[in-house]
Amino acid sequence: MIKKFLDLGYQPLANKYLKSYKKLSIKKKELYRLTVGFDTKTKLVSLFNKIPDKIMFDGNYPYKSSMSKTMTDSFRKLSVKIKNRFNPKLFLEIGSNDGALIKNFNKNQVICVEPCSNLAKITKRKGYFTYNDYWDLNLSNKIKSKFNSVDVIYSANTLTHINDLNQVFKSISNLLTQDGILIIEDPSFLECIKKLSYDQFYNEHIYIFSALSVKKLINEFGLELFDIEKLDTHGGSLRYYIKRTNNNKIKIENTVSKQILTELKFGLDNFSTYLKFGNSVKKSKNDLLKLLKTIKKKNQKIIGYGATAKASTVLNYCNIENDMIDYFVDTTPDKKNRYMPGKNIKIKKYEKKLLNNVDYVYLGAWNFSKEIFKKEKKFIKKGGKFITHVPSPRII
Ligand code: DWN
Ligand code: SAH
Repeated sequence: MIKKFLDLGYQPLANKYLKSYKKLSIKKKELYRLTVGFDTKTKLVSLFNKIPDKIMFDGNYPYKSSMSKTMTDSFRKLSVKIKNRFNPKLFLEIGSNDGALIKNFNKNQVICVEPCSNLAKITKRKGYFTYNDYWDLNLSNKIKSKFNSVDVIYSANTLTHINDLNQVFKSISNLLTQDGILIIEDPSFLECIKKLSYDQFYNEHIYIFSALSVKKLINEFGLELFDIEKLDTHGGSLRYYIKRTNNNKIKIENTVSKQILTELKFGLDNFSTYLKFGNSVKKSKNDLLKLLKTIKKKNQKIIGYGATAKASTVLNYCNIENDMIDYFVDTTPDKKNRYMPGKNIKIKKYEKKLLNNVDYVYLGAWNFSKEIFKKEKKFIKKGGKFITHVPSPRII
C-alpha cells in the first residue's frame, strides 16, 4: 500500500525553461500535482502522478552532466575504479547524457543509451556507439542481437526517472553476462531526509531509492547487492554494486548490511518517519519565506545560483517570484535567457560580474556549494553571503 507523506502542490515540468514568461495552467496540463508516497511493502518512495517520459525527455533536454567539475571528477574517478575492479570488455551506460562518464573509456568498449536526441548527438559525434532511445526490453533485445551480452552496466541518476522499474531490471538482466555487474548511483533517501532536501522531488524523479528498497526491488530479478559506496554528490548519493544472486565468485561486502542497518535504525521502514519529514518540509517553506522577506525589507538584492530542477520545486512550492529573487545565473547554454519553470525569474548566462552589487546568492545548486564557494571567493571577500534551505533555511 502506498501512503502519501508529502504534497508539494502544483508544479511545472522541471526542465522546461521557457523563452518568455507565461502563467501556466492546471487545465492545460502545464502544472501537475506533486505528491509523494511510501510503499509500506516494498519500502519504495515514489510520486503518485507520473508524467510520460516522452514529454520530459525529448530533443531539447537542457541538463548537461559536464557543467560541474564535481561531477566530471566523480565520473573520472569511477571510470578508473571500474577498469581496475571489473576490467569490462563491453560497458553500457543508461542515461549517458553528454558523455561526462564515457569519455574516460575507449570508444570500442562503450555502448551509450540516451533518449534525448540533443544529447545522444554529442556522444555520437565523439565517436561513441549511441542508441538514441529509452531503456526498455525492446532496446535491450536490440542490443542483445548485435552485441550478445554486456559485462558491466552502469546508470547514474537515471533509473529513478523510469516509471516501469520491473521492465528496467528485466531488461538489464536480459543483457548482462552470467558474471556481469550492474552499478547504479542515485540520491540516497536517507540523506534527503537528513538534509530535508524536499527539492529532490520533481516530476523527473519518479522514485528516490534507499538501500532497503533497492535490495527488495532487485531480488525479484535474481540480482543482489554486493557493495555500497557512499558519495557526496547530489547532496549524498549511494552507489550500489549488484551481481547475479547465483554468482558466488564475488564476496558480499559488509557495506551492504551496514547501510541497511543504518537505514533501519533511522526508521526508513516505518511510515511515521516519512510523515515527520513531510511536516518538517512545511516548516522549511515558512522559514525560507521568512528569511527572504526579512532581507527584501532591507531592500537588499538576492539572486539565484544554479537554475536547477531542484530550485524549480522550491520556487513553485514556496511561491517565490522575481520580487524576491531578481534572476538566476547558470553556465548551461540551453538555459540562457530562459525563465525558471513556472516563474517570472530570468536565467542569465553565468558571468562573474552578475554577482556585483548582489547582497545574497540563493544556492539553487546547493549540492555543488563547495565548488561554487571556491569559484566565488571574490564575492565572499566583498561581504557577499549565500542562502540555502538545506538542512534548514539559513545564511552562510
Ligand atoms: O537527476 C537529475 C540530476 C542529475 O540533474 C536530473 N533529473 C536533472 C538534474 O537536476 P538538477 O538540475 O537539480 O541538477 P544539478 O546537477 O544540481 O544542476 C546544477 C546546475 O547548476 C546546472 O544547471 C549547472 C549549474 N551550475 C552553474 O551554473 N555553475 C553548476 C555549477 C557547479 C556551477 O559552478
Ligand atoms: N547520468 C547523468 C545524467 C542524469 S540526468 C548524470 O548522472 O549526470 C537524467 C538522464 O536520464 C537524462 O540524460 C535523461 O535523458 C535520461 N533518461 C531519462 N529517461 C530515460 C530512459 N527511459 N532511458 C534511458 N535514459 C533515460
